[in-house]
Amino acid sequence: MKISIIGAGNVGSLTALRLCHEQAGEIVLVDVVKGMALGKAFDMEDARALLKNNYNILGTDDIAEIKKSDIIVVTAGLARKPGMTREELLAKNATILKNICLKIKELSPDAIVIIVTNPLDLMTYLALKVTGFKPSRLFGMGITLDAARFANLVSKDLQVAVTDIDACVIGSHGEGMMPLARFTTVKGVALSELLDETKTEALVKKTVLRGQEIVTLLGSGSAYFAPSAAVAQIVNCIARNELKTLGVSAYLNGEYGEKDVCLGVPCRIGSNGIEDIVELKLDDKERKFFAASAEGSRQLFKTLSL
Ligand code: A3D
Repeated sequence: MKISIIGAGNVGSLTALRLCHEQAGEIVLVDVVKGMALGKAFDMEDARALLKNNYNILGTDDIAEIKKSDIIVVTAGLARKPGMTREELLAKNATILKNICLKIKELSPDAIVIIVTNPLDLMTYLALKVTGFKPSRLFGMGITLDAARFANLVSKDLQVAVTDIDACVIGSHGEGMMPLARFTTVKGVALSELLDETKTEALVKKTVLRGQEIVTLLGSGSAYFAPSAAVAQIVNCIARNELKTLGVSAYLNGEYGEKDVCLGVPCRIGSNGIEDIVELKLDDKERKFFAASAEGSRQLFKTLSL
């Protein structure tokens, strides 16, 4: 299994390291900055003797090395700076992503592609348009991370093991995300039965602002430990045909009442990429919020001149 990661910054390189540790396949790490991916790959390679793990990694600044990849992760682009929204990244990252997608189409037309570059849902939509790939084979990582953040915050509040929580978040990866208390369970008990509405709303708000909170604390760059763990989980799910249901930014064609937009929804992920989109029965309030999130995404995409 050949897994290429384009963008050897914080998220890309840590994703590569996680996948190496897990022996997910042959890893190719690419960055436009000369020597950088090669240097990081050498460093990771040097750790093999210490870790007693014979993983394979190639670092390069030549994108041609992604040729015939089975899975491609795109983390190339600029990260958010303090005070910057994901949306402000749109124009800059769109140009970077468009060029990369043309290369993916040329060099690895059969790959399954996971987009990570922000603003996530718009970049995923753009990548689909540029490559013309089937939506089941190109999608984005965003709300898996948001669900993990929600689970973490709930576990601390309720004083329960985070591993007992099955968190559910849908919507856009950004201010339009919607952590769903009705579909989040602690060992089978719905969160809506364990927390009152005020408490739930406070945790939801904290989850929505978590990325920005981390950006502010870091001072430069954005989160990468949890994001890389989320990407690695999706890659492993594809590589091992695990068929787990994970939240990803998927192209909707009537699901959830929406068309021609990419938004975060639960999907069964396996060796074909998205095997199914899981449709949750949303109530009126949730459906309205989801529709607003979809419309916001569509309107923002229209502002983009490519
Ligand atoms: P950073 O550490 O800056 O790494 C980005 C890397 O991309 C840099 O090393 C650049 O040199 C490289 N790059 C730029 N253009 C190209 C190109 N054309 N080809 C190859 N490499 C290129 O950022 P990061 O790793 O922290 O974040 C990367 C992206 O992921 C950003 O857009 C973030 O906003 C996004 N991100 C998304 C999530 C989600 O949950 C969706 C989480 C964390 C980061």
